[in-house]
Amino acid sequence: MSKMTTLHEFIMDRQSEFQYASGELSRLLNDIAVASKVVSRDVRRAGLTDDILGAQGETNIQGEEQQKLDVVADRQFIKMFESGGEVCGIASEENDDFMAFESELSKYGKYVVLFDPLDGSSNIDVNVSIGTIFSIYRRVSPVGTKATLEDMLQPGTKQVAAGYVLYGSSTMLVYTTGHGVNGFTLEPSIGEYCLSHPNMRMPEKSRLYGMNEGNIEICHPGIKDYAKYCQSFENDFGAPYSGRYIGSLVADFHRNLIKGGIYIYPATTTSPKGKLRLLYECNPLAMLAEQAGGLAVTETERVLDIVPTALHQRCGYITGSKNQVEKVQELIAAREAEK
Ligand code: P6P
Repeated sequence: MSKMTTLHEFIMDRQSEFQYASGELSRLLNDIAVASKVVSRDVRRAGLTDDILGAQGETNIQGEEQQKLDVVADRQFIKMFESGGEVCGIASEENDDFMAFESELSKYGKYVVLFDPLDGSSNIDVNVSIGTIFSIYRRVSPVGTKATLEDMLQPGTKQVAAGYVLYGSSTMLVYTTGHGVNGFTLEPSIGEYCLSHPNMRMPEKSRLYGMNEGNIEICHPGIKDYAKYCQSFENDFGAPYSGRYIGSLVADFHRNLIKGGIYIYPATTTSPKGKLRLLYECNPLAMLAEQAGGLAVTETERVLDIVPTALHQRCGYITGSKNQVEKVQELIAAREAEK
């Protein structure tokens, strides 16, 4: 049996790859892992303790009903970031504004973290996989001062690390620091994340596609054309694809990372800027997709190139296997050329 590599060992072994290799990012990644183990424990108990199941009775800035587990997870990560000393501030889906930590220790933190503490939380009550998504940047404001909005509004190309935790049939942490993508599975009996998916590569093509087809008549016609292409016998496989849409972004993304596929959440006439949030959903997964050989675009541009103007801004999102994303782009361009 080959030696088991824990996440901590892996991070330390790879620390030298990181241009700022002074240990701070390593400690931050380990902090995220620890916080996620606590969230994983709570997710696994969600059906058993009514203090964390169901709606919080409040709504977040997205106008979405907050689930109690959302709030529990949000607080858990914030507590970890605020006490760890590596992070000077955060932005989270569950908080209207960004948070600049007040302590002197935190003001000397070199990083900011933008995260969705529990994406897909509407699935909690029906026991469908959910996930945490995180994006890490170096601050642009002076070390020793409070974090600023400018620290949060950086393009995705400036991310120094990104990843997700999937609370599924097992709990997995998948991340990149710009040197490939690696996946770790939580071994509950020892409480350690162990390397289970080294050097993850997204297959260039597949026979899987996923979108909420309830949007098919209100999105870009090129995307409707793509859905019809997938459902036809005139596609690259000569037979209809299979539709795979869980309704939980992290779970859909993870399947596509392993099996290949495409996830499409387009801008629509009812949500002209799209549904998914650029900073803490689209950008981190876009970094992972590109690091694994896939792509992540909107209807018009590469996601990582977008210069953010607002914390909770949204964008259309098309991500997955390179050949499939390029086919969508081809069909969108064909429709645009007809105008
Ligand atoms: P719809 C969950 O709220 C989420 O942000 C993603 O996790 C998921 O892929 C999407 O929304 C589902 O949205 O409109 O298909 O229910």
